[in-house]
Amino acid sequence: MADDLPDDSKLTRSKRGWAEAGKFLTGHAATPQGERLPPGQHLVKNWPVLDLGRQPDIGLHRWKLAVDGLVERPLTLDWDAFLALPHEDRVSDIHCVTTWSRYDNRWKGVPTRTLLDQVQPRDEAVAVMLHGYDGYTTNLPLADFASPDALLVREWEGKPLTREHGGPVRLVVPHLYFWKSAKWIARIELIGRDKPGFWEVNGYHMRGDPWGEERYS
Ligand SMILES: Nc1nc2c(c(=O)[nH]1)N[C@H]1C(S)=C(S)[C@@H](COP(=O)(O)O)O[C@H]1N2
Ligand SMILES: [Mo]
Repeated sequence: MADDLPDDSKLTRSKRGWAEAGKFLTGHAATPQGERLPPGQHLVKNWPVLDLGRQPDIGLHRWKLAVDGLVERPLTLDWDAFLALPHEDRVSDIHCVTTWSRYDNRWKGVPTRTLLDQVQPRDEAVAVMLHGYDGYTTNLPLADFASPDALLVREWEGKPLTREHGGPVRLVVPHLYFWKSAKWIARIELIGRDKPGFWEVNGYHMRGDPWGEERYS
């Protein structure tokens, strides 16, 4: 599936170039406790759409989410099983590596911790690889994925998450740059050694902390 990703699209080429040039790096340090807006970011009021240009249309009747890899009890949820899990509401900010940030997004979804409790990660699991229905992948440390603020989101501002923003379900990990928050999520794979996903192969950071300006590798 990942073979036909648009590796040579204009977007991929220019973002790879930014990574090589260190574009948008201010060199200023900041801390999460201090400024709300991370260094090098500016605020937007609208919510931009960013993806590789393919927005898969996944009907709820055929939607599935797998959680597997280094876990004791691999799990595949269909839509009804997902709805039956306890949901929570969270408000968080978005920080995109292309320098826009958007405050106060109201999400509803299932905490990642709820899924992790069900699958029981093995001791060797240190990172996760996220797979989207569009073939996108992104990696992050298991500890970040398990953050109490991380949600598998199905509603934004009280309405079903739209397809362009990754509906029916996307990840939101608010303390990392937004490329880690996989849209149209299909699979959460727990892995024993961190390895790069789509943007990480193209020069982007393995962790992606906005306050540390971890934009590029
Ligand atoms: N499946 C998938 N998830 C993805 C992407 C993608 O191309 N495919 N793009 C990432 C990037 S680079 C960003 S900035 C955010 C954008 O989310 P938005 O379109 O809802 O703003 O989604 C991230 N998650
Ligand atoms: Mo992005």
